[in-house]
Amino acid sequence: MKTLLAALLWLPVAAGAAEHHVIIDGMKFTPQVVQVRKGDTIVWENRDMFVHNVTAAGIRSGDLQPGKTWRWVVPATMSFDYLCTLHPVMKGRVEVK
Ligand SMILES: [Cu+2]
Repeated sequence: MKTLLAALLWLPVAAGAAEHHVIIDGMKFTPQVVQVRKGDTIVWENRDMFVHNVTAAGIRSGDLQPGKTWRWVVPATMSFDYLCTLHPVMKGRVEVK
């Protein structure tokens, strides 16, 4: 029963795994807050003319050259703030439901 319940709860999420795009441009992350679910993919796209990165505890995109993207699958139900270590005023948040 417990397994069945877990399967029922898990399936809709897996079937509906979504992709979210965060645009890096004008020295900011847009949207600044991205709302996702565990299993979703977030794609950060650096459309700025500068190198940026996405960094938080245990999360490192590495430096993204202009035009580069970084895909990351949300592994857990844990919301967090992130920033660009090259420009610490650039901040974003991932809200995981
Ligand atoms: Cu930056």
